[in-house]
Amino acid sequence: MTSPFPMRFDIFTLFPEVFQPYLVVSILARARRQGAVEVQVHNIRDWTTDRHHVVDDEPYGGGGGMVMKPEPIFAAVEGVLGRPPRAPVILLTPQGRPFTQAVARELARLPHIALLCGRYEGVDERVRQHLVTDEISIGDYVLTGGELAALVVLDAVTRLLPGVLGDPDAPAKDSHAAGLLEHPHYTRPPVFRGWEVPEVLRSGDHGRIARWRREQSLRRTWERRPDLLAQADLTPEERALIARWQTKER
Ligand code: 9D3
Repeated sequence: MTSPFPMRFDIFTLFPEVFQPYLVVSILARARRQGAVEVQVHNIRDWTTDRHHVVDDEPYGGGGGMVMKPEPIFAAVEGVLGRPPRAPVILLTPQGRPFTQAVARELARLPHIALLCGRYEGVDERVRQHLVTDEISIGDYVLTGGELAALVVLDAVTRLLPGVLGDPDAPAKDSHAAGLLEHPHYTRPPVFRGWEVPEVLRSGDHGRIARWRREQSLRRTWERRPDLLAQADLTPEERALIARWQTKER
């Protein structure tokens, strides 16, 4: 079911043009047409009041780089969302809490959020202290600004909204929701360059197929992401199987 009200995202950025290409394709475009999500992108520079539309300045105390000035950010966010803002204001920053599927699910329950994209060395600390209500990082690598991170959050949250994916159970089947990596996928042709699709998948025996997929999932997770196994929902038999792999490999 689709909710009668779209989840609303207000995105505040110095580079509004980077959002448009992604908003008009993919699941996001469909979600917007369906009325599941509404996205408005705001250029922080539009809220400057000086002749040269300055949005950054040198850091107090010296050192390199530039810092985003507080006035245009407060004016933009409060101009759109009121004072105080009537939605959570999430700053995308390398210092934020790590973004995970659990955080995406948490945000998907909210009716309205604002995403604030930093640039340069970051935003004036008073923005963080008196305007921002949450801070998110998408991982331990260096980006040029918060825009790509905002798109990641927007995409991950939107696909969780009711009615956005065809199958309402589909998000629950996602590997990160189940806590395991996915099994291998195959499609036609049955033989490509001599490489065959595993016989079990063509057997039509749905019980056997389900067991094979589950074991492949476990095996892949054990090989590539053993850190996920601690949290995963496994039967005692599955734990025992992994324990056998563990002893054989040594
Ligand atoms: C070169 C400047 N860095 C000193 C080590 C600090 C820094 C400031 C600003 C590094 C990156 C950025 C811009 N990044 C983001 O705004 C950002 C980000 C990221 O870089 N990685 C992961 N998640 C995010 S969310 C926002």
